[in-house]
This record gives sequence, C-alpha cells and structure tokens, in this order.
Amino acid sequence: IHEPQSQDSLLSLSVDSESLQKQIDELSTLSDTPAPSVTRILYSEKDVLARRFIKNLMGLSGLSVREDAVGNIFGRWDGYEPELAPVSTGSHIDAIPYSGKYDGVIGVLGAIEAINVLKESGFKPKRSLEVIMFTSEEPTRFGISCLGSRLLAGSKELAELLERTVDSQNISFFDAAKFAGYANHLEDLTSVFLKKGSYSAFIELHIEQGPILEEEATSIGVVTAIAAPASIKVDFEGNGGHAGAVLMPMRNDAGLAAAELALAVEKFVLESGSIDTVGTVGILELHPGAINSIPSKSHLEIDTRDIDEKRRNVVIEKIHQSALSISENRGVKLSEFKIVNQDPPALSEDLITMATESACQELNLTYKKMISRAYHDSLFMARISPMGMIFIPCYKGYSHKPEEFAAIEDIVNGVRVLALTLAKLSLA
Ligand code: HGY
Ligand code: MN
Ligand code: MN
Ligand code: MN
Repeated sequence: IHEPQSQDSLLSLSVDSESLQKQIDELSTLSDTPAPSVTRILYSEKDVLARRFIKNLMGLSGLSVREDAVGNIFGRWDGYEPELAPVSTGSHIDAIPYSGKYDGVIGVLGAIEAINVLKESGFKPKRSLEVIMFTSEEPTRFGISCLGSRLLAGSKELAELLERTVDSQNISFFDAAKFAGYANHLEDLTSVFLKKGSYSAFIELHIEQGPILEEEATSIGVVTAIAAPASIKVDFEGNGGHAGAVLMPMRNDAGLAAAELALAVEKFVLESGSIDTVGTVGILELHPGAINSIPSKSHLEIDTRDIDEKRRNVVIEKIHQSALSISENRGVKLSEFKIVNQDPPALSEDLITMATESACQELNLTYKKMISRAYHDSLFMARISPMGMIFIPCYKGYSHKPEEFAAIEDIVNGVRVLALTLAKLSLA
C-alpha cells in the first residue's frame, strides 16, 4: 500500500517555465500565417507537424501515447490502481485563421508540464492520469466546433455527418483525415466514442479569453459553467445582374438580404434582456464578388451564445423568422437555413471546483469563480465525465487575434494549480 503522499512537496516544486515558454514559441511557428499570428487548421501539414511535436513531448514525459480514428491524442501515466477510472486533462492546439498562440495550447503543453512537475515531486498517482489533445476544437475547416470531443462524447449524428462532409475545397473529411495519417477505423467513427464514466474527472487549463481576471488582478479563474453555443448557416439567392443596367425596383439583391439579416442578429441579441446574450456574423460571402455585379448569392455563418439556453433559443427562432421575411420582402430565395449546432450549457462538478479552490488556497493564489463565455472541449467532456476548468488571465482578454498574450508567471500559476488539482483528484 502507498503511504499518504505529502502534497506539500508539490507546493514547492517549480514549473520549468523556460522550457514551457520555448515550447509555446516553437509550436507557434507551425503556422500557415506569419508571426505573430497563428493559423493551424485541422489535418493540414502544419497540424500534422504540431501533432508530432505534442506526441514527442508526451513521450519525453514518459506518457504512453495512443491516437483514435480522428486523431484525438491520449498520453497516459499509469496509476498504482490502473483499474480505476483515470483523471484526464487536456485541450486543443488547432488555431483559427490569424489568431494567437495561447488559446488551447496552454491546456496541452501546460498539462504535459504538470505531469513533469508531479513526476519530479515523487508523486505516485493512484488513478492514472491522462493528457488529451483534442482534434479540431475550432470549427474552421469543416464548420463543426469541438469535432473530436463531440465524437468522444458519443455524438452519433456527427459520426454520420462526417461521412458526407467536405471542406471549402471539396476535400472530404475522410480524405483529409487520411492525409494526416488517420486512415484506420474511419469507416467506423463510433470507435471514437467513450463510455460515460471513462474518467473520474476531466479538467482543462485555458486562458480566460476575457478581461476579468486581469482587470481584477486575480491569478486563477475557477469555471463554474460554460455558455451555450449555437451556429447557423444561411444562403440567399437572387437573380444578380449588371450593377449599372438593372434598375433598383427590378432587383432582388442577395447581398442586401444578408446585410439585413446580419443587422437583425445584432438587434435580437441586444433586445434579449441580458448582457450575456451575444451574436456574431463571422462569415459573410457574396457571389460573384465583383463590384459591378449585383450579388446573386450570399452565404452567412452566425454564432450566437448565452449562458441561458432558452434565451439563446429565442434568438435563434427570431433569426429564422427574420430570414424568412427578408426572403419574402426582397424576393430572394432562402436556399439554406441550417442550424449546425445548438448546444446546451455545461455545469462544472463541485468535486473538481472544490479541489481547484483548495489547490489555489494551498498555493496562496487569488482566485474567483466565473463562467466561460467561450466554449471548450470541456463542454462535451462534461457529457461523459465530471468536468472542471481552470482559467488564467490573458492580456486585455484578447483572443482569436494575434495580440493574444498570457504572461509566463500566469501560465506557471495555472500549471501548478492544475498539477495539485490532478494530484488531489488522482488520490480521490
Ligand atoms: O469560439 C470559442 O468559443 C472557442 O474559443 N473556440
Ligand atoms: Mn478558440
Ligand atoms: Mn480554446
Ligand atoms: Mn451554404
């Protein structure tokens, strides 16, 4: 039997901040856009190189590495009671176009470093510890957010959808996955599904992607809930035509239909009655995209979220009604109105938030409970495991843009809280 381990040896152990910063900087160079931006798209060449980088670090930390059919990567440290459900932690390394180098990365590199800290302190895990690098948290390539964690959480509809999904270059999901070396079991994506109870706990370290911790000079955010995200794809079609020759009363301009709907999205979220309702039209494409040709097609992608699911669904319904009436009034065809995802929020597990809070207290770090307005793989891991998240401050709350920044001292605080929390959960 193992004598209760002194956790105070953990309190002292220092994170190797130098090598962690170097890893963050090196990983950021695996990008399709020039520094300081990072662009790393699912199954791209740079993504494959980044995956190799992560697997190598997992190996160097003595983790046994496995990958599933879609490229979720698992690095495991066996506990002395390996038959118990492990404790897991992790995040993503894919990056949307022209974004930053900390979103997701902190929760993967930081998790591996947390394992290093625990090993060096002589800690012996009872429950195995598993670091997970999730495939494609960002929706960039195939329009589906949290693709890897949705599958892990057992989404049958996603498994079916991926069989007929292509990206904007008409490359199928399966061909893209094969390019990245994930060729086996693609015919049966249900092999990715994890059973409920596969983990006793899942906890994710992530930058806040908001300004509160920095503004309040608080070191750690203990996340209590993750907001409910939804995304909608809309296509309008009109007759198009010559920008000079077609008189205004004869037009059914698909571009103006899109513009009207975009402003309607803003109106509906502002009138929701809560500051917590948000809406964004992040993609708005006009066809043919020539200055002197009336847009004959428009394609919008709408992201709307709220911490209150019902309030968010009211906004979605209003957007749908508005798309129909715009189509009617402007004589344009609403050729597509597709709700891509309409997810419920997720609540963190008390067991995990309490372990995190006591870790902060023992490490003498200030912390505050807060919600996450951004979604994360944790939103889906919560469907199969008790979930928790640890936030660290980031510069002015910037994220999804090259100015994203987290100070190494804050990253080190996050890694130490993660390490101590993992230790507590592993011995639970
Ligand atoms: O969009 C999000 O909330 C996440 O950062 N991908
Ligand atoms: Mn992101
Ligand atoms: Mn993220
Ligand atoms: Mn479309």
